[in-house]
Amino acid sequence: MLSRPPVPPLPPAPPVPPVAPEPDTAASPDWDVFCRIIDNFGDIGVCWRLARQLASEHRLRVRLWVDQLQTFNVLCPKVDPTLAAQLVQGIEVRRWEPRFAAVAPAAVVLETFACRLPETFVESMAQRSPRPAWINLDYLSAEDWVAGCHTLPSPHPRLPLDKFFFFPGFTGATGGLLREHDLLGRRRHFAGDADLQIAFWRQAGCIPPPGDRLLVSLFAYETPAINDLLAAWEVSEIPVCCLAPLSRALPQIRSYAGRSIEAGDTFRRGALEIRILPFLEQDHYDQLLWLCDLNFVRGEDSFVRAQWAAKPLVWHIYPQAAGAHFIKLDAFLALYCAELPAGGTTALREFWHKWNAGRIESASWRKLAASLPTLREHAQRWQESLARQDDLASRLLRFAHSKL
Ligand code: TRH
Repeated sequence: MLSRPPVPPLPPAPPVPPVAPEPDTAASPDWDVFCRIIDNFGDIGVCWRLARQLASEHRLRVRLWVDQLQTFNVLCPKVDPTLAAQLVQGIEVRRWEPRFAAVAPAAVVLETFACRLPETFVESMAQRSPRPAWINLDYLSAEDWVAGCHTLPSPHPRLPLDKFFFFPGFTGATGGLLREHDLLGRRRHFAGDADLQIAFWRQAGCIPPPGDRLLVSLFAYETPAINDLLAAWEVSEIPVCCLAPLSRALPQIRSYAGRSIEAGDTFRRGALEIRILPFLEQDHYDQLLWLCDLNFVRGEDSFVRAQWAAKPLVWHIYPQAAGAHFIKLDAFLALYCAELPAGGTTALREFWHKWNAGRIESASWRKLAASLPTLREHAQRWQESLARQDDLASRLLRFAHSKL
């Protein structure tokens, strides 16, 4: 069955927080952040979040260089892909052109995910006095080696410059995780405010789901396991409402449905209702994670945000050659499950492994569903323990200052 649910009227708008004055783009930036979009949304997702936090919480002038503004525009519609330079939410956004025009580097230069800075820019860094702090923000991993490599320098082969590796992570010996200072407060506020929730559903283009459904968000890479999962939900004891923002999972959802479905459509079969949502703005995606009982996430940034949502999660890790990603998956599971009761650990491990291997049986889903109360409590405790640590932006700032 295919239908478009009616959209309820918008509730009164919540009070607008005071807007910080926008920085003067003519003034030289404090930080240069470079982002090359390799694929998907993780690279720009991380850079955009960090840039916004540096500007709004730490009052820094950030110049963000991005090579594909079109992809950035999907995540943040305020970005105009036709402009070479623009100010968005207080950040100076610059198109990273293949022929890089000469500019004076900022005091801190952040390369992200080893995106390789333009040679001419690196030359300018070497000539700057004092030389900038040059940091590469690396990928997130729970593996043991991360703590040993975090903050190690790599000398430039020719120029008098050191690049430092900064690794995000889950312990005090790493670079930590992105977390805005008000994130957990905003989540709590949202959970207690029915008007904000109605506004979310309105934004997402649908009515609030009935209260007796298990709400599950689905963001994944393409995998045959999606078909298995939807089939398991179709006969699930507890009815499931699956909220799927547009992603590479859509072709598999369509193939399960046996028809074309688009953003805004709802499809029902047995105990399952699927709603296809548009690709949400980053802050709205956070709200989706806060609302759901279980979140399927992927890559890096949505994976971290699901942990801050303090809800059970299933991680579709970014697949690597020769199954190298399973080592990373197990490293995180070891950490995450260390304090989780045995039943929950078995159900979670089995499900995450099968999901990442591309095969889910109904029995695995039933086990996971039965463990949800335990997993819910655990997700809350895990989030609380992570929140006792410093966030990534604060650690990055401290480190950058130590190198200036
Ligand atoms: O998109 P991802 O798979 O990103 C990546 C890339 O594959 C990248 O190359 C790899 O290096 C990295 O993962 C580890 O998944 P991720 O990291 O979760 O990024 C998705 C971003 O999109 C995240 O910032 C959340 C955001 N998002 C929205 O803003 N709205 C949405 O509706 C959805 C579904 C996601």
